[in-house]
Amino acid sequence: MNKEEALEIVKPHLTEHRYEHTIGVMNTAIDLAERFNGDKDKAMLAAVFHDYAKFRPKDEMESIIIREELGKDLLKYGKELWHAPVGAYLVKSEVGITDEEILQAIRSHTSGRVGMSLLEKIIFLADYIEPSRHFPGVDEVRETSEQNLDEAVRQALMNTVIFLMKQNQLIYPETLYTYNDIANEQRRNNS
Ligand code: DGI
Ligand code: FE
Ligand code: FE
Repeated sequence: MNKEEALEIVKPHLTEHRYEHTIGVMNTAIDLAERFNGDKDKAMLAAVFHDYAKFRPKDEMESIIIREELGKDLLKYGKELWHAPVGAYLVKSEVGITDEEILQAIRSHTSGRVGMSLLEKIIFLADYIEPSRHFPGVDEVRETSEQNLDEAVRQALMNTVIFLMKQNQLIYPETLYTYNDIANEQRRNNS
């Protein structure tokens, strides 16, 4: 499936704003794959479909999480987390993408995951830094992403956790575990 075909499939599932965001994630993910020797085709497909389930009704997402056993803990935390694992499920069952690396990158794009692959890091980061994002601190993460993928992912996770805490929202444990995992990996690599 090429870029144009993939975008045509995802478009009806997104708002105009979310479609523009998706194109930003796609271009950023391809750039990151080039910079850090990732698979550009897989980066393109994972990026195009990463928010596929963003606008599904919450009760539909809840039923899918229960029926497909996507993780009962998810239901105790923010509903914003649901579209990532539900998206991976629907991209497989509705779009027919079966590549497990691509599905995993979609599944972990919001929370991160302990032991993230290169492709997962690329999609997680591209979602955070694509040009239409304007979070506080995003410019620093963009700059870091020019040189150091792990450090950029660590900064994005840190900013997200701080943001959620300031909003008095719950932190999904996997997000914290992912932060520790990346910080640990950096320590191992530097010692
Ligand atoms: O879908 P996008 O808006 O492009 O971005 P995303 O998939 O990263 O989702 C961002 C939302 O997810 C934002 O509202 C914050 C929320 N989120 C991210 N990590 C966590 C989280 N919410 C909770 N409760 N816990 C988390 O660890
Ligand atoms: Fe998302
Ligand atoms: Fe997104």
